[in-house]
Amino acid sequence: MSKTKTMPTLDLGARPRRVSRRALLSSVPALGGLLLTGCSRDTFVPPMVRGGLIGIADVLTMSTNRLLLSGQPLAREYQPSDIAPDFPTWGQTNPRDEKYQRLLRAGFADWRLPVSGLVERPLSLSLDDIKRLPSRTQITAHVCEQGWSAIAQWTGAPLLQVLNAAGGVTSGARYVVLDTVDGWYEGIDMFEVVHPQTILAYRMNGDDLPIGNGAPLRLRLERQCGYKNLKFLKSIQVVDSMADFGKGTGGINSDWGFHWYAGV
Ligand SMILES: Nc1nc2c(c(=O)[nH]1)N[C@H]1C(S)=C(S)[C@@H](COP(=O)(O)O)O[C@H]1N2
Ligand SMILES: [Mo]
Repeated sequence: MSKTKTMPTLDLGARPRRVSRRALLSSVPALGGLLLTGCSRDTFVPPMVRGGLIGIADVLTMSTNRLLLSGQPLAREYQPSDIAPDFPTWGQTNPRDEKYQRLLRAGFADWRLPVSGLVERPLSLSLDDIKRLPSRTQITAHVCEQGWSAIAQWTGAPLLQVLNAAGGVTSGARYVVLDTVDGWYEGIDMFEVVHPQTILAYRMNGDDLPIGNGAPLRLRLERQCGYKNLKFLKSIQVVDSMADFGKGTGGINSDWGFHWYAGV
């Protein structure tokens, strides 16, 4: 890796900063590879060193993953003929939340996604607003930590486009926190936020996103395990710290002891 290589910079509003990849990886000793995880439960590290995004295990797995991915930054994309005929619905498949049920009955016409926090212009987007943003379609493998995977085609607005619609992020922005109707939340860092395959998907295999798969809008975070791919999105906010969310580990799954950085 050349010394002068830097992470790509993308205009996120206020003050784009170059982060040297070397700086990002400087904390990775050779043993990082030992802790490289897939989604399998077997590879989860013992609770002692579990600590959400501040834990050493996450620093190692994330840095190692990113080192390995540096020459192939996109998750693999497949052909239409690879699409699974029966993609599962898993976990929450129809939130009982009363407001959600009302929005669902009305075809999500009144559904809104508030975008708040460290953005230039906080706003609330309708589904149509989101569909009018530039979109991306990708055929990818979903890998659930509970032992299954399946390929589907997803269409949605890159998260970066959603933030751009809010005028970009302001200085100090470090994480985007996504909340869901069923009370899940996850924080993802800017590296994942600006990744071209990080999309808020409203279509699956060419149809509106089915209820069971997270209608009307779900996160696709293609380089991470199933549990980071939040369904039933309710709001997004940009923050400088995850300390005040849940147990402060960066997301509900790491609050429960799973890795915060759940690289596939
Ligand atoms: N809001 C919410 N998002 C969620 C879940 C959930 O229960 N609630 N389950 C997660 C898990 S563990 C997986 S594997 C995928 C399942 O997505 P699918 O139902 O489209 O198969 O959603 C993830 N996102
Ligand atoms: Mo999962």
